[in-house]
Amino acid sequence: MKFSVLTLFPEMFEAVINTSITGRALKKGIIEAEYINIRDFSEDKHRRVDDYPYGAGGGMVMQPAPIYNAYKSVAGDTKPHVVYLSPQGAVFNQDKAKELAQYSHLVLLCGHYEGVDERIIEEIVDEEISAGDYVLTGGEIPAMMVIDAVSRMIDGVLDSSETMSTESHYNHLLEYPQYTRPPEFMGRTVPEVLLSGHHANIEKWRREQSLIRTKLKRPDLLKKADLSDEEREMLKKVRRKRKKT
Ligand code: 4FM
Repeated sequence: MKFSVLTLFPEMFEAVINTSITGRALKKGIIEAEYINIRDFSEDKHRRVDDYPYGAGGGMVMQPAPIYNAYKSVAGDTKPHVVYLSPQGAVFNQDKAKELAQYSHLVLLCGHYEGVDERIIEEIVDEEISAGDYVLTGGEIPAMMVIDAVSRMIDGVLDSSETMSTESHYNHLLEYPQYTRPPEFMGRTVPEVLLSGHHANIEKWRREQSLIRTKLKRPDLLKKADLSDEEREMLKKVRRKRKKT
């Protein structure tokens, strides 16, 4: 997978993407990334890439030509999949990360100011994606989120110990609680079942914890989750316990 980012702030990316699992995937050559400065494609002697909106109203709009020329510099005569990061997109999620991982070349366009000229969306953008329902100063952080989430869905990026939580069995559910040593911390003990070595019971407990947590913290996710009738029945009884005073 190759990621080509079109941005006004290419220097923001390297420290993040060269780190941890994406950094390792880059080194291994499983993913590639390039950060293209849209300003390098300005047609103006002052390197400007924005202008006033037609029809007035505040703010500035990113002009179409520098973005188009930056896009052409990475696409050539190919047709990569182009994603525009903006608050107007569909909110990013794990299903979308898996879907995007199927492309061989993703172009991520980072918007700024009041947005980009509408004609660039019509001409080159395949889909608009939002990191969430809030307004940022730019699409750079969302682009990093997409690179991170998509990369870990690509074969070979995660090793066998890391790939566990992406198993289909646990899809659309929150993770179960995790514990490591010591067995007691601040008077709080690790659940007995995890120390029992009884793997079937451990799996049963974890599944139940995943279901209960999802019901309490993110009930919206349960619509997509694959649950047995028995599990759905069990969740009907789950209510938040009152905190001890
Ligand atoms: C803000 C881009 C306004 C365009 C931005 C306009 C964002 C988000 C975001 C900055 N990107 N998810 N939320 N970008 O706020 O992806 Cl018009």
